[in-house]
Amino acid sequence: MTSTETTSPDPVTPVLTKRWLSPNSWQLETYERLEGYTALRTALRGTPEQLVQLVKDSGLRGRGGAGFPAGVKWSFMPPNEDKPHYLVINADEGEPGTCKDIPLMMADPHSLIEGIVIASYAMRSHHAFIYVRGEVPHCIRRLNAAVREAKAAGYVGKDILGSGFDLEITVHAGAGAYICGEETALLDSLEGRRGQPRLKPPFPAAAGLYAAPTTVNNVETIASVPFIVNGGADWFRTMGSERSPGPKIYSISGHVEKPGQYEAPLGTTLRQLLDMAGGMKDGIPLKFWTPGGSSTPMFTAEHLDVPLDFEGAVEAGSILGTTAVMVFNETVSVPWAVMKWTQFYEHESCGKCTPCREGTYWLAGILERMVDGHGTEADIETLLDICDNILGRSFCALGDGAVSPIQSGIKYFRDEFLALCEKNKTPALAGANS
Ligand code: L3W
Ligand code: SF4
Repeated sequence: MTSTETTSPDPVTPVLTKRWLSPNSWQLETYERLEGYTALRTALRGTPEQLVQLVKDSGLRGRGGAGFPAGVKWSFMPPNEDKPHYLVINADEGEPGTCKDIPLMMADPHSLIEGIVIASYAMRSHHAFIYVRGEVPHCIRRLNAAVREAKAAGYVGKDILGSGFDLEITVHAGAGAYICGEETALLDSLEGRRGQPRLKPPFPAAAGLYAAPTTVNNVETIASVPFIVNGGADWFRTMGSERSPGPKIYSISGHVEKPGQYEAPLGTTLRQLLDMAGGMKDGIPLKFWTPGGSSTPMFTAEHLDVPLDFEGAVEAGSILGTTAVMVFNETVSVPWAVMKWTQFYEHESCGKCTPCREGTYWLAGILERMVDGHGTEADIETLLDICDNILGRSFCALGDGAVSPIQSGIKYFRDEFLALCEKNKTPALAGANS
């Protein structure tokens, strides 16, 4: 097994998290003292087109999982205002292991609000929505309080800072469905309907909320914008790599000494992240990990030096996803972990399309049988066959995500699945030593 002990991380200059440890970091007074809303003043002096170009030049890519270039997405919004334009912030954060957006909104809600006002100005939107998962009422209260503060100070509302630009911000609570993190299901939910993905195209920029031009961006994406306005595109590109520039919040959970959020340039490796997080818990060796949530194919100890940016993760056989790094040590049974994730996807499948609705049901059932000690070798091939029939044949990314843990788990740990069937035994309970 590759050693995880000799590491030396790159120096990290906090950007997105730089205010998080300041006393009362969430209050407007603190935010203003620490350069808050200076970017908005700068932005309002320029034109919307200049802002879109700046974000394009910075190379900022979406932080919600797909990594789509943010400035390019903004440029899809029509130049005219025949219909209202909307900006919708995806703060649903439901991907297992992902816990970066809620800490960001709790610690520094004004960075999101300032980013929203700048992005709305750039896209000629006069109403922005923050769609937050309903399970975090404390976060919803904090956001509402911050919006009220920003409005009272003239950063939100009518004639913002005397610019003539108007913007309302509505904080909307979701109802706890993972699928509502998919942008079009989120829009359905925001319109008051059951959240289910819509056919794309049309993309939201053409027909989104209330069939009007809409941009959906992740919290971390928009919170990066004030820093880009203040620092410039070239400064942003000093961090990360050519095609994946900028800083990123990596959420590290599981068997590490100090789980939490760690900001580092895109392209940081797990070896470096482990060093920041105090190493493996109790020194028990690493067995497997996810680079960006359970929907991203798992990695093993052989992948400690994979650069965790959008290209590096793909070249090594996974995707970056939400940089939700879940770390598992040698005490954890892979089939057990895979079963738990599959049960999640089965539960969260919205039911709209057959491959995912029926497939996740069968996958979970087979895995439960195997983990119960009643599996056969043929079950492994059946699992892979069902995965093949879901992958690329489902209506949205949830189906593809559901097969990731199974395909990658069998790819790297087939022996563990086999042993379970051959010996007809149950695996050691996961997390026994956690
Ligand atoms: C206009 C085009 N717009 C693409 C836009 C599109 C969207 C963005 C990315 O899934 C991934 C997924 C999860 N004209 C366009 C266009 N767009 N082509 O660009 O689109 P897409 O389809 O590449 O991805 P997506 O549907 O947004 C996101 C993965 O992230 N993921 C994350 C899950 C969980 C969270 C969370 O908890 N925060 O995000 C983890 O792996 O599986 O692959 O805006 O409209 N021609
Ligand atoms: Fe719904 Fe799953 Fe189909 Fe997505 S892939 S539309 S979640 S059933």
